Amino acid sequence: MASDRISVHRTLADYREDGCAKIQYPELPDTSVIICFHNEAMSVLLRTVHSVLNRSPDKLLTEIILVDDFSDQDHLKAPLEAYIARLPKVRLVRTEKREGLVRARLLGYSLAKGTVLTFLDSHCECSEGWLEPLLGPIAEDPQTVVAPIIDSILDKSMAYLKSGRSAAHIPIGVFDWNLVFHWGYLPEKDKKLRKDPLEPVKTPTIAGGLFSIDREYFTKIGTYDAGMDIWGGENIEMSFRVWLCGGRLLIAPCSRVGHIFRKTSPYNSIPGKNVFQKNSMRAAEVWLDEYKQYYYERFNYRLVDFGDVSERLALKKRLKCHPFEWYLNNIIPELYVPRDTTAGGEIINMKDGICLEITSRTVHGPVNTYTCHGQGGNQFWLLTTGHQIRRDDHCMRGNGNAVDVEPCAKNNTAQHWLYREDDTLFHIQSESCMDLQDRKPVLAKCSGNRSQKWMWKRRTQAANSVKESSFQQAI
Ligand code: UD2
Ligand code: MN
Repeated sequence: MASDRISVHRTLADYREDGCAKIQYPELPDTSVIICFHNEAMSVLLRTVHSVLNRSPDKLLTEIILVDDFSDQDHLKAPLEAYIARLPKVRLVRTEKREGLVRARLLGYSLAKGTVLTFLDSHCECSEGWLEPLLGPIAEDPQTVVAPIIDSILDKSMAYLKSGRSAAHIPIGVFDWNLVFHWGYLPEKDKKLRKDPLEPVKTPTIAGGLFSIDREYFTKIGTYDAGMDIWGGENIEMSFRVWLCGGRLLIAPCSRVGHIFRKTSPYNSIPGKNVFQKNSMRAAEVWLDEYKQYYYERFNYRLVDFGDVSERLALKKRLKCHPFEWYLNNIIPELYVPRDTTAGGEIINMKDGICLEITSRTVHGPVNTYTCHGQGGNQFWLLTTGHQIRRDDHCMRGNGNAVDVEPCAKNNTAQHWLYREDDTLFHIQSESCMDLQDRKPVLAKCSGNRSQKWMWKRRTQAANSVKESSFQQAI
């Protein structure tokens, strides 16, 4: 409703940093813009289209291809066709069944004529000067995938909110071992090495929705994994593939595109199937090598049928891609790799039989308890040889009497714990034990009570080493 009350041609401020408008680009390639949608609101979709038409230099824009992924809303049928009939550069194709965004984008790709392909979600607004910074790095080196800085359009008011991400706080895409993308910031040491803050920056992963890629390179690098359904995982798969097989991924700070972020995914999944996990497992099976065990342990090896990945493995061989270890060492050396763990899995209180968890991916927050669900996820914890109780970059800390999480810091003794022979979790700094009181973990004087005993699967160092054989046994 908010969107319907705002012009589909609305004016946006120029959100670029000083200096962006002055950058001179060499001869730039033209691009097809591919926008897939499933049951998108009409005004939102049209505003996406007009923002491309209004803010892209005519000679750089070959066409806009709208791919309808089997929507059933009436406004997307004849009314949409009638509307775009007036827009010469815009065409519409429809899938014959619900395919999901990967196969819908591949349909767009099969029809595209531009030198470059630019993918956008169906609820975006391209701001002033968005396109040139995406095409520039591709003109220099076609084996490059370039993403913009993504600003937020608020889903309640449609306000365009320039994100705090900027040339000074340059965002990069990273991931956790659950293979979920999230934002990170460029490490200080890399920031210091940057000569020009407006230059594109290398990013380990991309968010997935908004990027440009040379069309021939997209073909050569194996487009997408067409075995992925509906939503999720394709961005991580593509990120690994591009880096491992000789390309590069960049974020261009001078390109800003707004995107409506929604609180929950509006799509019906395939009943009884976890498509996101299926897609992620396909990525893990193809690209993670022996490191896939760190992904699988995150959901307690509750595997789903991921189909056949032999063609993707053949592609990996044909392109002579690096092993995953190369990516970990060279592209994302800051990522915590859980090689050094002595216990792992859920931490169950022996008195109440409930599990320690954190509810969201908040960097600072309390540790809570909940009924053990046996699915890993937010109840999955690792004990490291450095005495941390951690998941990804979160570590448990004793904070007065409370137990919470904060970003891991090796030498922070408030984060140091022992999991002792008697099954107590001993906080070294305060010489106290983690206790369960009123279903909350607290620090208390060690008493030997059952409420201070925790069940957590111990690991030997040998079983912990990354070996295919031990992984096979585990599943
Ligand atoms: C992010 C990406 C999105 C995609 C996704 C992981 C951004 C801003 N967005 O989530 O592009 O990479 O992560 O898969 O980086 N769609 C279909 N058919 C479907 C489902 C979705 O065509 O079955 C369309 C949908 O209308 C939208 C696009 O695919 O235009 C992406 O879906 P989303 O907006 O729900 O994804 P998002 O932004 O939550
Ligand atoms: Mn989206």
